[in-house]
Amino acid sequence: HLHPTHPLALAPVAAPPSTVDGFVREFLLNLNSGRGVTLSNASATDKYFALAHTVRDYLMARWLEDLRRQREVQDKGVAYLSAEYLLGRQLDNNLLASGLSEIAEEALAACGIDLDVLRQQEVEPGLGNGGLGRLAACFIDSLATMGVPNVGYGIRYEYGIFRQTFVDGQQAEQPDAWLSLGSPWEFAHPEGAQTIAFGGHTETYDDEGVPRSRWIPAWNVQAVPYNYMVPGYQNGRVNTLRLWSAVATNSFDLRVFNSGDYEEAVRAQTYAENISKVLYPEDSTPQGKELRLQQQYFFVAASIRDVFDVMLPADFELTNLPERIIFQLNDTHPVIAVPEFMRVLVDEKKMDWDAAWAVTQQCFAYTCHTLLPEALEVWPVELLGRLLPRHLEIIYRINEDFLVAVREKFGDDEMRIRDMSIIGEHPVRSVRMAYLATVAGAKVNGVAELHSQLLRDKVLPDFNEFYPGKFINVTNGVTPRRFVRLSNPSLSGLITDALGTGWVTDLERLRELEAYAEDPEFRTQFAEVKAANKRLLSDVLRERDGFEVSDGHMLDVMVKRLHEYKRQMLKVLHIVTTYEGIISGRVAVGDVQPRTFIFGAKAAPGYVMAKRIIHLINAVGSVVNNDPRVEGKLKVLFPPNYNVTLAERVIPAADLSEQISLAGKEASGTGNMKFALNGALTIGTDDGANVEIRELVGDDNFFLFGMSEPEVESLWAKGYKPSSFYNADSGLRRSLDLIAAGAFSGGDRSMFEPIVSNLLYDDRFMVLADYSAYIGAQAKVDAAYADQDAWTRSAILNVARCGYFSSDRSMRDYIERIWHTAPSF
Ligand code: H53
Repeated sequence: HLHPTHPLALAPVAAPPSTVDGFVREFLLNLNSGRGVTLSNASATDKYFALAHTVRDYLMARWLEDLRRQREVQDKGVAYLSAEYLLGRQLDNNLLASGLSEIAEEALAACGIDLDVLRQQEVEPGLGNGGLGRLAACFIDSLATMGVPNVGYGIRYEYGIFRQTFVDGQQAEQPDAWLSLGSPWEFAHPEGAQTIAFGGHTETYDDEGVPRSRWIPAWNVQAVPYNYMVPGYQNGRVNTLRLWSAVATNSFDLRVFNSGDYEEAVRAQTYAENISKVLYPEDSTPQGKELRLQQQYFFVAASIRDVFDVMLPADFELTNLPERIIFQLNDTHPVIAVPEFMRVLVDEKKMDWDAAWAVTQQCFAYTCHTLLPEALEVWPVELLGRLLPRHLEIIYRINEDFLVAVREKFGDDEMRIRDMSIIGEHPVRSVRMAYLATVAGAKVNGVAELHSQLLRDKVLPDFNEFYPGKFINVTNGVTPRRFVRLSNPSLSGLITDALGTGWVTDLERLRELEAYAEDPEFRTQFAEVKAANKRLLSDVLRERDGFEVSDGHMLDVMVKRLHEYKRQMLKVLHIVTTYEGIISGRVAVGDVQPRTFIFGAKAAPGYVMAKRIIHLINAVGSVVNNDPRVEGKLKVLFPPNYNVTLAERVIPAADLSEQISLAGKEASGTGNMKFALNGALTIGTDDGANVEIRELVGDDNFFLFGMSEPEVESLWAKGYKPSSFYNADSGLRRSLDLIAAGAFSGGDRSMFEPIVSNLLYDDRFMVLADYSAYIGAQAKVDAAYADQDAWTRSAILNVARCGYFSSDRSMRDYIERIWHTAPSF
């Protein structure tokens, strides 16, 4: 027998040889023993699974080795707590990370298989809504690539973000059953399940002379961990993403079952398992549903327990916790972790309150991703107390101590006390999760310079005064592995030919391309890459949606969640204005640059106005695309179900990136960074990270328009009347009137009337105020595009100057300013 201390039992079995033959053998073995088929009778699904398992096999030894080292070394680790991870497809990323892309391609070819066909088999795990979830995925990629120990914690939703289709131009939602064929990338550990409790009541008791509180919960569920590999880019490192899945507890079932009520037992099971059933499809507009709070507590409670069980020795000195662990709170969604951590320390580990609070304040940091008041979660005290009674007590105690300190510092300023209280009173008594996170966090960061400044000075100024130095900025970033190297192989090849391979992990090296922008030969090659990417996109859209992308068109792209603050309506008005100009004969067709407008956007299913806007975009598209007067000039394409997979095709092909939110509303944006890094020019407002993009690429290579944030503020203060802008601009009048007259609804004047009146009489996001500046900037875009060579030069400079937006840099900033961790081995 192999004794557990035998070297073979301690060390992982070595990976198969990294050769074409070795890969073929491993692949066939996986087909046989994993799928129970031979090559000759394997389906595409079989082959995809066997391939994925083969890649896993290659990564496995490194993963096991990293897990062992992390247990052994006991360095400080980062637990990233995020309700969303928008991962995108895994196969290509993992092939790239393991350095196996070419070997795999050849090995499959030797088996008569086209790797590309197998790529298409993968259903992307859409466990996020938009920017926030994709950011989390970029961050864990960067940490693995930088060799920083990290576990990403989240929820294994059985259904990810809904699949969007259009029925008569209107959004319809289908469930995203991404697990229906199983996932080859996950490792279930039901034996490692944690029990997570809910409900019940609290009581005090005498613990050998010490009065203590405890929670007597009413029901519980099991949190089963599923592990996913997070491989670093060709560095032999593999971190872990651990997502929790809810399963009914046996004891609970049995109790009900023994009472003879079989039906009730099954119902109880369904109730428990609902917790990880579905991702809430609202991006930055939470609905405050009880199930959502259950989800939040479920995953953070399981994660905290996991840290204590797996990371820390049983006799660990708890006051030293800040030297071992930092929990990063990704928005307010995981903030219930704060009272849970306190509960574990005080009630379970019997730590003294003040000592526990001192530890907690060093073990948490909070990232705020928004300025929209409706995105800052609040939970009614009634609901929180019913679901988590002990946590509510703890929150009250935290608040009491906090307000005492506020009084000490600011005096009995009742107004200020009310404003700063973690408990709000209106419209119902509620817990303000962002305040709780701010009080508990060692640091609070915004996600772009402007956002962090507004957070500090406008949203939480009292807190900034109370906690000087707590508020900092860490500008977002995106992973160059997925969003340049993988998604844009032609551009990557061009860059690598010029600079060598190092830029993939050191993106500032793109600076060296500045000199190449002056080289006509390089510009020609760069323009060829863009043209090739457009043809690739064209193929994808033809196959996927039956769309035709015309040659020689400027690709003008707006892809992001549908939200009024992002102002897709401004884009629609530009299209309608251009269209109306041509058909009325006011504008000569020859003076307009041929353009294809591409939209991608999901609307939250309950967000009525957003869904109307989707309907309007499709309606405008079907009129424009079928009008011979603009044929060959204007085209509107709205492929449904925009997701990471489609983004990887669209972004490399884009000429113009639309980043047109009302200034002060988009916290950062990350799509803006991806476009610039792929050589699109931005037309944008001074909002979020646009500000930093423009500063870096220079005004000559960026189309800035619209009000600045202070101008927005002052217009609001003066009293904003959208109708005055309507009256003052004839182009705007004609465009809105055309929509109102039913030009895009077969003469039906009622269909889009709510959109038009909303703009005329409310217009919360000041679309009309920025309209004329936007149209003016678009004229400049047209003129600039006419000089293709100059445009290409600007595009190259965008790539060269945006290395700052690598998520590797963001992670370095978090490490230096917040986490104080380091690559450990
Ligand atoms: O987070 C992105 C930002 C973007 C912001 C987005 C976001 C969500 O996707 C969901 C909730 C939320 O509070 C914020 O809207 O501006 O780039 C990553 O930071």
